[in-house]
Amino acid sequence: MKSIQFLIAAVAATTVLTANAKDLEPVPKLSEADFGKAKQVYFDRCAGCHGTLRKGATGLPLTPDKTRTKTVEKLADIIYTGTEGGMPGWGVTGVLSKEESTLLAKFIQNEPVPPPEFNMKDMEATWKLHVPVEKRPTKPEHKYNIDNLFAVILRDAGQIGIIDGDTKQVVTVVNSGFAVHTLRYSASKRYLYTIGRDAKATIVDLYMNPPQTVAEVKTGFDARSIESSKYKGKKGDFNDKYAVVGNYWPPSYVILDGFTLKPLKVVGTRGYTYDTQEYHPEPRVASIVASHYDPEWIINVKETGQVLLVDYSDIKNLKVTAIESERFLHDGGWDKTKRYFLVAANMRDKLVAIDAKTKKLAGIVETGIKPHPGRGANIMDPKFGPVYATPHLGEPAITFVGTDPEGKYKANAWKAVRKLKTGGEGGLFIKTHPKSNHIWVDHTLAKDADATRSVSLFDIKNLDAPPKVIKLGDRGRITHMEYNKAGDEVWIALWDRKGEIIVMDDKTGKEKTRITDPRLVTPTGKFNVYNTTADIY
Ligand code: DHE
Repeated sequence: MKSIQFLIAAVAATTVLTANAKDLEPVPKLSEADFGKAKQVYFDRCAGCHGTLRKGATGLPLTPDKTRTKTVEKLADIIYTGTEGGMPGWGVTGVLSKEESTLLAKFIQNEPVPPPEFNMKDMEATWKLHVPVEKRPTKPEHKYNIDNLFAVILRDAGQIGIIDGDTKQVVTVVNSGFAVHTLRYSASKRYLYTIGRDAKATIVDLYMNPPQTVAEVKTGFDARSIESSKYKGKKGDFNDKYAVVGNYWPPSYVILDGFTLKPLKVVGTRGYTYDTQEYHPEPRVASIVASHYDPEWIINVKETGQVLLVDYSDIKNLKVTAIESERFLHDGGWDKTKRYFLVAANMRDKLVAIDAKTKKLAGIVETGIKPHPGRGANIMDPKFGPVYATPHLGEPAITFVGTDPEGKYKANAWKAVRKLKTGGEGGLFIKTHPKSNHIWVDHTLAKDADATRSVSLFDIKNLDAPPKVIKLGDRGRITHMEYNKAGDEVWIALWDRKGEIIVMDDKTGKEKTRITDPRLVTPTGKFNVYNTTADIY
């Protein structure tokens, strides 16, 4: 029934457009079944970059005034083969058939149909408390070294693997949301929080033997970020007290009880772009981090370019500092001192630096084509001092940005001081560790298959030398690096149905071992408990 209403709305809207826009291609008619199928494919494959309402973000706008300037054949060809700008070829990578690409092309020439809203009542109906707090153990029930556990996203399985970093054994696998996207730990390191693309959040108790999901809730239809409260100081003890989810749809953030995930407060992010001050109906929440200075989260709103510092010390009287920055905010991480948060405005080729202490914009710097830092990497550049590094989706390069505005290297602050060539474009993640002399960079989304299966390894003591490009396999893609607690091993995912975790010796750059297990389906991000909680990267 709902989809019929969508169809009627779509047809009505497009009739008006056609009457006023003679030069545009006609609106293709789709049966209800085809419309529904295309809507699902669009949501699964395209909405992340182009937006549910197709207003554009990491990808171009796909509203009918744009898409109907091209023929169905041309659009289907772009969808099938990809673009120079970095859009994957969904056909050539084997995800979509020619027919599905054509169906999608027709779909995007129709008016977008907004998905339904999702209110507190809807969230409460999905909330499940599997193990109440009083029934949970008071101390670890096992002998694993919690600091060196790794939680690994098993994307297509909708699961999380918990792996013991000391023995490399898979301790357990727990269910999570659909295509789970990212993970964080509570300040106490006891709880693991997960968020699926379907906006299902779960909390796993690492004290239990084996670790077990103790609560879950759905905060919307589409989400990418989750974080906990990590402040203990003069303003109170908020360790573990709250969690927060950043939704893509409905555009909002949702504050949850940190122990039970009971939804407490939902705050919409619809509003005006920071620069042109135009209303945007879908400003999605991208990355979120917990401040170390105050009981605050740094919440990055993609489409409006506003960075929100949300004070969670009194959620009934929420104080929000909205900092104007740059548009299409995406992912980011702390500088070495954890005072400055650097976040990519990837469609503007920039990194934005936010000062968590003064609660102001510290700087904006152009780094290259579509920076994508993940959480980035902090090193001491022998020439330029403390720098934060990011890879790029659109070019084979990492760029270092000076992060020392009050010290010896202040002249370099918020400037791109060094750019190094990597083994491929399509870089998603970069990693280092305070005890390491290396920087590891992936090229997961490169066009060249060999590049997607390799990592670039830089020697921090000899940055003038090209990186070692290390090929790690002949199938799948290589993505996302994480160090063990000691900082002498790097774990890398072979992202494939038959996935593996490749453990590299950081000192020698040689492979140490591979963790293989039939349960390791499509591993992507992996998060060491100690390093993630302490923001070490
Ligand atoms: Fe991600 C982080 C959004 C595609 C794997 N991804 C993030 C964050 C955001 C985001 C906002 C930051 C979360 C935070 O720190 O709070 N990602 C998006 C998208 O919108 C996009 C472009 C398209 C989509 O529809 O999802 C997208 N991401 C991908 C992938 O294709 C990856 C490789 C596999 C997947 O899950 O689909 C992927 N993203 C990741 C990972 C992180 C991440 C592993 C966490 C990295 C970290 O070290 O913190």
